[in-house]
Amino acid sequence: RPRVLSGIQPTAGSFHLGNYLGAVRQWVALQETHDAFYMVVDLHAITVPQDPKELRANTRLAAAQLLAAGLDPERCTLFVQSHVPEHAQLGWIMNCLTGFGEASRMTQFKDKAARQGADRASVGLFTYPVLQVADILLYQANEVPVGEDQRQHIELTRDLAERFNGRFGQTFTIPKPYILKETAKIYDLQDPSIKMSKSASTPKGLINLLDEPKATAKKVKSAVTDTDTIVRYDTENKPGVSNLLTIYSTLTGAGIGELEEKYAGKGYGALKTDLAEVMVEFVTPFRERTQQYLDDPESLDSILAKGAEKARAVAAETLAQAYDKVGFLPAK
Ligand code: AQP
Repeated sequence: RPRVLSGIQPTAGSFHLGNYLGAVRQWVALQETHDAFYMVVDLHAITVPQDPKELRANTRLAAAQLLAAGLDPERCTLFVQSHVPEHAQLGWIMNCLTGFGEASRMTQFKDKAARQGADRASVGLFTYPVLQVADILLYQANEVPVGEDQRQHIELTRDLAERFNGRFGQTFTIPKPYILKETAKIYDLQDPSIKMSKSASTPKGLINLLDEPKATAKKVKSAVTDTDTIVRYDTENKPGVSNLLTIYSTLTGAGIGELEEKYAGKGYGALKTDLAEVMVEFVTPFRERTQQYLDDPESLDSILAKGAEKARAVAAETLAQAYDKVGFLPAK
C-alpha cells in the first residue's frame, strides 16, 4: 500500500468547510486504499501565539472532529505531532539544508507575516514549511493530501528530499501532492476571490463546522453571488455561484451539470435555500459525533496514545537513518 501523511492545525477550535472539503474528506477516503498517517499539528500551531489551555483543548477537539469526520483508528494512524519528538529532530536537520532565500519565497509565510506585521512574525512561522518537510519525510510518504494552498510546501519537500538524498545517499521517498481539482480551493462566501481561511475570512464568509447549524444556514443564504440570475458553473465570471455549486456537489455527490439543470430558471434563491439545508444536514450529525468523542476524553487520549506509538515506530527508524547519514556519532 502506498503511504499518505497529512496534518491539520488545532488552532481555530472548529474546522472550517475549506479544511474539510479540501483535505479531511480525502483523508477519510484514502484510509481505505493507503497506509495512512494523520496528525494534529500542535508544533505548527505555536508558530503564532497560543493560550496553553486553549491549545490543549483544541488539540483534543481537532482529534474529535477527525474521528467524527470518519477517520477510523483501526484503518489509519491518528496522532498528535508533539507526541512524536522525531518531527522536531528531523526538522532541525532540514532547517540546516534549507536556504534562507528559499524559505523566504514561501508565499504562505509572506501572507501570514504581512497580516501580523513582519516584526511580530516568529522565526517558527518562517521555518514552518521546513518542519512540514520533516513531517512528511519521516513517514516516507508517497502522497500528501492537501488543499491547493499547500502545493508550494510540497514542492519544497521534494526539493529538500532530493537534496538530502543527493548529498548523503538515498534516504527519503520523494512525495507527491494529492490535490483534488474540484475541491482544491474553497472560497470565502463573502469574497469569492480569496480562499476560505480562519485568518483571512470575515466571520460571515467562513463556515465553521461546529457553529450552530442555524447560523451556518444563514451564512449560506447570504453568500455573495452576482447580479445575473443563471445558475451556471463559471469560475471566471461567476466565482460565488461556482463555489456554492462545488460545495453542493461535493456534499451530495450530485454532478455540477445535474445541479445546473435542477436550478435552470429558478435563480440563486432556490440554490441557496437548498444548499443551506444540505449544510445543516451535514453539520448537525458532525457536531453530535464530535461531542460524543469529547465526552469521553480518556478513550480519545488512548486512541491518540496508540496512534503516537505506531507513528513513532516509523519516525524513529527514519530519523536514525538520517542521523547516521549526516554523520552524528551514535549514543552508546
Ligand atoms: N479554503 C480552502 N480550500 C481547500 N483546502 C483548504 N485548506 C485550508 N483552507 C482551504 C486545507 O486544509 C488543510 C489543513 O489546513 P491547516 O490546518 O494548515 O490550516 P490552514 O491552511 O492554515 O487553514 P487556514 O484557514 O487557511 O488557516 P490560515 O488562516 O492559518 O491560513 C490543508 O491541507 C489546507 O490545504
